[in-house]
Amino acid sequence: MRNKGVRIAVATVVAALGLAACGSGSSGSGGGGASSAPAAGAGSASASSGGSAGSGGSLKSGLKIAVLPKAVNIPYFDAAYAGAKKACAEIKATCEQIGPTQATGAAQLQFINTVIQKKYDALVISAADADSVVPALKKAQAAGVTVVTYDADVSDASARTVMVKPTTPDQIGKAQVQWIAAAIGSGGGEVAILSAAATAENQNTWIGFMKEELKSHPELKLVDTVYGDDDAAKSAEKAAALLQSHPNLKGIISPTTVGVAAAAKYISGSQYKGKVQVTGLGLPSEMKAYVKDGTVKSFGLWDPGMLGYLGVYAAATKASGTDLTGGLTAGGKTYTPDSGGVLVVGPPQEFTASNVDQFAF
Ligand code: RAM
Repeated sequence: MRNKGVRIAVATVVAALGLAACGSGSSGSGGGGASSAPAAGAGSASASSGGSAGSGGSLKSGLKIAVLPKAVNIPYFDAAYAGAKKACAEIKATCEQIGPTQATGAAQLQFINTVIQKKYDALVISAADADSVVPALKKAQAAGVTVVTYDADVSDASARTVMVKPTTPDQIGKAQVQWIAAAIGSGGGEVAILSAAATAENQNTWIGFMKEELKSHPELKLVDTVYGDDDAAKSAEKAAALLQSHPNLKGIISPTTVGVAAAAKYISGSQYKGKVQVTGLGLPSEMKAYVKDGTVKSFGLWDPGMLGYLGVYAAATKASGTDLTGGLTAGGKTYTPDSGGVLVVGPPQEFTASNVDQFAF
């Protein structure tokens, strides 16, 4: 069974907005999906167009904003940063992406300290570890740095002003189970999850919702959850180990762009191709080869550029002295965080062989 809600949401985004669709006539220069950022955001359930901007006053120009992904050299975060740069150009801020090559909280700490030392006005961070970066973020806030989380949150909401979440976690968690169920077929069988870091808020939240959804799929049995730490080589090793230790495995769900590409690449070149299904959250640019060669029937994501774009606007709005509880304005739209300070960008997108070529990220 496919998720009707997700399919409807996909249709809405694609039809109404042309989410980064190459052939949609959406303007911009491509490159990481940044050009589609405002358009994609317009589809958000939490966005409203026109009217008086929730953020009210104007943004300061010349703000110095650091963008700190879980790790650098991950195309997903480069796409998010392209959106951040677009926002920074619009508001005349200076943007810089800094970060470690390993996606761990410990590795992020030194970069948070750099932000404090170099007196950045704002930090937009995807937390590799929901807990361990909290004290450093609080130190940054005490030093006058506006902190916004994007992509992956921290466990203590007081350590950031708002969180820019890509999509509703229940929807994307459940959708991944539905995608693997459809790929495997009614016979079902054993499935495993290949995640990013065990400390990541976003993956852990989605996995929680996957487990909920699995209750509605008695034909599927979750036999293992392993962690590739958003490292391609480690993720491929973990995929190979799953196949070894579970000879009856029928599917792998990988809710990380690094993990799903690594698993698909490994399976595509192995005896398991066509026998073990793969789905998860991936970039169309990294996954299209595996969709076309039949390794992957469908997978999903959102426009990563929107995360960076809204992260910068949220940070700049707060750093300009405007409280965000009334919402913030970006790309001509107003986005209103919920009572927990979470701002959801919009619905997820499902990719299949029929649309995977249409996306620029
Ligand atoms: C990886 C990262 C990121 C996540 C995506 C789906 O790039 O783990 O945090 O949101 O996958």
